[in-house]
Amino acid sequence: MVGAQKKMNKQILLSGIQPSGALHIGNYLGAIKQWVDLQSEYRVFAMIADLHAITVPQEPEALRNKTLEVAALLIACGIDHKKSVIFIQSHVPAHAELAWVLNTITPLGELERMTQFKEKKDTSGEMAGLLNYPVLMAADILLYQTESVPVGEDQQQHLELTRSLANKFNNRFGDTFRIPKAHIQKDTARLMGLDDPTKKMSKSTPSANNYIGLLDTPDDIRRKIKIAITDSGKEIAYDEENKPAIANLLRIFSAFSGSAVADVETKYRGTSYAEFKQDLAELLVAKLEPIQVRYHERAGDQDALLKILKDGAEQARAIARETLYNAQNKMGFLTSLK
Ligand code: ATP
Ligand code: LTN
Repeated sequence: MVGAQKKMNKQILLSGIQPSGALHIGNYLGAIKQWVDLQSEYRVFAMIADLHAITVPQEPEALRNKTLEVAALLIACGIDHKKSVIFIQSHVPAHAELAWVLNTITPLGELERMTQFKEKKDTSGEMAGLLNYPVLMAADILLYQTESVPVGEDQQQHLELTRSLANKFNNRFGDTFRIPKAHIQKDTARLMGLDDPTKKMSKSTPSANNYIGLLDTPDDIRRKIKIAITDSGKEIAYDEENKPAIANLLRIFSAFSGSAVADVETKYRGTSYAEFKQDLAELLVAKLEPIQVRYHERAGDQDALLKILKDGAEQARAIARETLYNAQNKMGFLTSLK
């Protein structure tokens, strides 16, 4: 009872990940690792954002497979389903319902200004769903009275919109939503692509050489690190401006080894790019191996995985419905007749 009580009193942390490609070390260091590390401090809601994934075209079979893959990977990375809630966004109808409500107080101009919309609309088509993506994200967060939202830097703008919509609703209809905070881990908030250090590491790039996937084989990891772009000169030095590729690799090394960037820099000063890259590849192979072992165990037991997702959705639905009804009630909907 004391344990259960403690769990209920914890503040809420919620974040989401789209089942739209191979999860990579950017997703892990920028987001998932924070969810894992904060599980003792917060009640964590780890959401698989399938409604967001369909804002760009998805093959149905691939979406189904990726959704289960992400679920198994989250557990393999250390999300403990006994402490935390792992669920699929589309299993909780309140997300789409609150998004509709929030759409009615969202200025169109703010959505058109979003960087992600501007970047994706040319390749994915200018669909209303892509434009409204940040409103759905605001609904995801506000439904759980979330305190903390650990995300990579690319999501900061969406968090700001979420805060502004919550304030606007609260001011107009009375206190309804907690105002959430973004939790952004400075050094790993934006890992850059291995083949292009001017763009963020991304699972939706045409080349798999852009990222290290959490499920990449040791040989793939070694090959991708070996061919990763480096900068001119030979010095291993942390210099964001003049040596963005090496700076990116140093940040990755630091995050996986637990040593400060400056210490990694000192250790490799005077050695070659090749030697540093070789050690980085072996570090990644060693750190990803236990995740991959746990992933294969999880993925091999589909029944258990489906049960975890079903339980997670039930817990999420109960909380989300309460906030949704409260918001609708304040707006004048006859929620008591539902
Ligand atoms: P991508 O652009 O790689 O296809 P995404 O950013 O569109 O993926 P998600 O997979 O949903 O979408 O991202 C999950 C989490 O990973 C988010 O919090 C996002 O900010 C974070 N993230 C994505 N790419 C990086 C990166 N290169 N560095 C750090 N964090 C990242
Ligand atoms: N848009 C996010 C994924 C996402 C999310 C959320 C993150 C969907 N809903 C709620 C935090 C909170 C992305 O990473 N692309």
